[in-house]
Parts: sequence; structure tokens; C-alpha cells
Amino acid sequence: MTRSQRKLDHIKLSMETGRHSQNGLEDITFVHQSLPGTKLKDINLNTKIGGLSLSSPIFINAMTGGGGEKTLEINRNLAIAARETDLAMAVGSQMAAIRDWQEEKTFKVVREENPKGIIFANLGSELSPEQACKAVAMIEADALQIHLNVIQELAMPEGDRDFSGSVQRIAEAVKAVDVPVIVKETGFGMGLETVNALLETGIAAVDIGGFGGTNFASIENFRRNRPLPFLEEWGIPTAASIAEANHAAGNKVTVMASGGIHNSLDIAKSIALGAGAAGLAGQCLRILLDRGTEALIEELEILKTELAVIMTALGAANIKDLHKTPLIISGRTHHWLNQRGIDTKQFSTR
Ligand code: FMN
Repeated sequence: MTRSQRKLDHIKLSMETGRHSQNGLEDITFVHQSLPGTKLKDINLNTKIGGLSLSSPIFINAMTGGGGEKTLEINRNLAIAARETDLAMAVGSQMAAIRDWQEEKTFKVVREENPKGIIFANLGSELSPEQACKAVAMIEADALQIHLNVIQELAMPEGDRDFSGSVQRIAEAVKAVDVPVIVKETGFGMGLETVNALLETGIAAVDIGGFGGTNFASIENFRRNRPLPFLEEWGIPTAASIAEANHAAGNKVTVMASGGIHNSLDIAKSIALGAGAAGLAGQCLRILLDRGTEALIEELEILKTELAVIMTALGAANIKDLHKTPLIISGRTHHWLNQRGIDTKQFSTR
């Protein structure tokens, strides 16, 4: 199977497998405020990720490129949507274009369509410093995402089996590029141990890419003769992962949320748990493929408006205020966090 065919399979199978299970955000409840003191028109959605200023905390997460014409068109349309809504956007792994220059155009189209936008480059943690620089230069990226995808590789018949040396390679990539580096998961979440190990690399942010959205174990199981069903239940749900990452990160690196984030309430809850931004991948692709670019632009605009409505109700005039709003954490997420030594009272009594 060629890398380019695999990219097309991932698009098709991610739409068929869909959202896999709950991501834990259903365990989070806001505390209603009857005297919020806010005005909808004054709500400020600006946020900062590793020194980058974003006009909104919502971003389109890494998906594609590297699979010929079809992935070029998807990236073109995602870039148009990002431009029209002024949202940051990541491209999918650029390794295909580093190995085969003919695939470069499937990524470059994103910068062509959105010359002034905030765009994230993307490579896996097998990257070399030279490849990191090449990926950033290819799309004049504003940041580099380095993805971690151990479970996907193990589930993939032709995947990697050697996961040594990643922390060292990430640290070398950070030194090589002149943009902030974001280390991201791909739907299995990051816990305290992972974030602690990454703190020494000099990265600017982690995107926890939690469990409960697109599930690459399910996707790869479709492509295996003998599936590995236990991997489909593997991972740290998004809600618990945001809190774990934030606990480890303190104010040393920014935490970004993703993994099954589908609506404005998910976004607001992710930010209240400590994320500086929230990314959507599968949901954007689904709207784009089912209903087109105009519909995606409309849905993203609605997300921004609804987020501002939620912030108004909570009395949170900006993202910093939303980080401080009280939250009730119940169910499995409550149990998980307390088992991991994270006191949930810090959220409910602040
Ligand atoms: N993440 C990467 O870092 N690099 C990739 O190349 C990449 N390819 C993806 C392809 C598809 C079709 C999808 C749906 C996701 C891909 N992802 C990739 C993972 C997403 O960026 C995200 O971490 C994951 O899908 C969870 O978010 P979601 O539930 O909003 O989809």
C-alpha cells in the first residue's frame, strides 16, 4: 500500500467510523451565574499559543495532504474556510511531500489560499531537524506540530515498531526551526508522564489529542486481516487529558485541546479545564465532504458566536476569565482525576 493510498483510506474510514465514544466532556458542568455582568458585544476571543496571537481559540486540526488531487482539494477548501473565518489551521503530515516532491503542492495550496493566515506544519516524531525545517519552509508555517501516534503505528500493519529517541528528536527539531513547536497526540490523549517528559524539550505547547473522537485504532482495524479490538478502547479521554496536561504544564507550556470536540459547549468546557485553544478535525472534514465549503464557513462562524454566548452567560469576558470559571466534574472524569492525584475541588471552588 502506498502512503498516498493510505491517506485516502484514512479520509474514507474516518468518516465511516466517526466519533468513537465519549470524550469525558459530558462529565463537566458549568455553574450558572445569574449576575454575569458581561456584554455579548464585548466578549474577546483572542488567545495566545506559544507567542502566536490567535483571534479565536478554535482551530482546524491536522488532517491531510500527500494523497494527490483529492487531498489537494480538501486542503484548498479547509484553507478557504480558515481564511474566511480567521481561524488557525494545521495541515496533515508532510512526510509524503518530503519523500516525494510531487506531493508538495497538496500542502502548498494551503498557504496559497490563505497567505496571511496562521498555519501549522505537521510531521511525526520520527522527524530529523532538516525535515522539520523543510516542512516549515514548504508552507511558510507559523508553528510546527509534531504528532505522536504510537497506537496508530502499532495497529497499522506496515507501521513503526520502534518508539525510542522521540524526546531527543523533538528537542533537536525545536532547536532547528525558528517557529514555536506544538507536540500533539492523535486521539489517544496525553497524561502527566508524557507532558512532564516533553517539558525539557523546549516546546511551546501540547495538543492533547484525546480519546473520544476520531479513533485511529478503529480506522486501522478496518485495514487489518486480524483486528486488534483492545486498542479501540485505549486512551485518555479528552476531558481528563486536558486536566492532566495542565497540571503537569503549569504555565511552562500552553495546553491545546482536541479529540471529539464537536460543538461550542465542548470548546468552552475544554478552555475552562485549562486549554488555550480547541481543535476540530473529523467534524470539519465531515461538514466539508457532506455539505461543502460554504457550510463549513457557516458552521465555524456559528461556533465562534455560540462560544461568545456561553462566555457571556458565565461572566467570562475573555479566555483568561473562562480559565477561572467554576466547574463541576462528575462521573468517570472525577474518578480518573482523583485517582491521578488531581483535586477536582480546585475547579469547583475557584
Ligand atoms: N493528525 C496529525 O497530526 N497528522 C495527520 O496527518 C493526521 N491525519 C488525519 C487524517 C484524518 C482523515 C483525520 C480525521 C485525522 C487526522 N489526524 C492527523 C488527527 C487529528 O489531527 C486529530 O488529532 C484527531 O482526529 C482527533 O480529533 P477529532 O476527534 O476532532 O477528529
